[in-house]
Amino acid sequence: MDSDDALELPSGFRLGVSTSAYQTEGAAGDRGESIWDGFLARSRLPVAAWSVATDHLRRLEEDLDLAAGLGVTAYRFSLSWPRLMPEGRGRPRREALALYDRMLDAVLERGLEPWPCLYHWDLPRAMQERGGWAERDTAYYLADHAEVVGELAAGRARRVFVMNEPNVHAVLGHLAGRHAPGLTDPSAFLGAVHHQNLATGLAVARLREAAPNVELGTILSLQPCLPAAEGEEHELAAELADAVYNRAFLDPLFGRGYPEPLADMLAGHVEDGDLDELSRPLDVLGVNYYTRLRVRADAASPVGLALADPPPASEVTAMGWEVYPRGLYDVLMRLREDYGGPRVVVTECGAAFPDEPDAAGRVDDERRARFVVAHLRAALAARAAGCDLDGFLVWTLVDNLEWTDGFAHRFGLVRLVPETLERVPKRSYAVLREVAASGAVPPPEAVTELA
Ligand code: IFM
Repeated sequence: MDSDDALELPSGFRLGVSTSAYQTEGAAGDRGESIWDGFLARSRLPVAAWSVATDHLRRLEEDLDLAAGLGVTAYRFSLSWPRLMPEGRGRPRREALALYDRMLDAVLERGLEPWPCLYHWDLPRAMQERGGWAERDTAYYLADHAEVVGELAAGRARRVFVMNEPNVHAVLGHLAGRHAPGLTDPSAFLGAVHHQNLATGLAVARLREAAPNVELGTILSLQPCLPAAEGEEHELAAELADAVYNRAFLDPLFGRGYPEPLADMLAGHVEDGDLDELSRPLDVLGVNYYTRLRVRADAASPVGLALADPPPASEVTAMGWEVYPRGLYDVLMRLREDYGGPRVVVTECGAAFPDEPDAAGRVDDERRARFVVAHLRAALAARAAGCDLDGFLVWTLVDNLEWTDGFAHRFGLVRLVPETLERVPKRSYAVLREVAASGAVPPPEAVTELA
């Protein structure tokens, strides 16, 4: 995988950036409540963080100019379900349709491909009150939302994605209580696993009808799960983490049903025909990659395992995540070797670092630039080894609301000035622009010579 040469971007390979509705729009403008509004209101975050987020709704054109200024191909964003349907069902709001209609056009006008995503964790509160993802009905309501988005996207979007990281939403939101809706309920977790998978299949069927010429995909966060120590108990713990985090979503999507021990645990949720419904063929799988998980057995934990710290001396991001580009290569090769080699695109990859502006307000974020280049090279190495990979999107364009961390952890290629919400491109922005313009991806050590 390692080489000192610049790697060439293959022809037709798409570079781009990814964003999401709640993290940029926040609760601004007219819309129904999202599960995140109440959850963050109960946190220590200042209201301004999540009520305005990056003020994207008022600065849409400016943000899209920044995306286009990178010279990349694709722009991924999500549509807020509670903005379109305040109760999560019924007729969509005219103003919200007009907003996303404009967003699609504004992306196209700049020569970018719009890649909308239906669901980036932004569930209408009214849906949560009906049981949220613990309830089967939510999957059918999501399919109605899919039809609305499909009608908007038809003829304009190149690709539409259904879910963003249902695995993270299930684990952090329904089992660990660290994300909205803030549950620590194993039964709600199991429901969230199966009903989000089911929703994917139902939404794909509706989107195929509403937007026949659009490529359809869904997005998983995939992380290699490796034992953090020698010994059978640690290997078993890593296998369990892999089953819960990766395979509970990958296996059914690719027609293999649920892995053990989830298959038994989910038996009460899975109805006849569900496994066919949720394995409808997709055109592309979106992979979000940030780090690997090091897992150890832990008898004191209710799930029998715990995550170990990154190895000593490894580079870590502000999130405490180990910088491990090799894991992206491994994840992509696993899809080729174990899941029949689907068409894949990296839909998120990026890093939070404690960016400090200089006296002129500029951020020389060389570490982020090296991170992006190193991971892009790992992805290209997997492509060269046979993975059917056609693009790589960086998370994210402008520093945005990192959920419960607010703006403490910033992933942007563009700095959001806290006091003024002004946008200032960082050095990593210039590096990505240079990569897109030259078609050459230098080794990470060489980014100093770029931009
Ligand atoms: O900010 C999130 C995004 O919403 C989903 N993927 C991971 C990112 C970084 O934590």
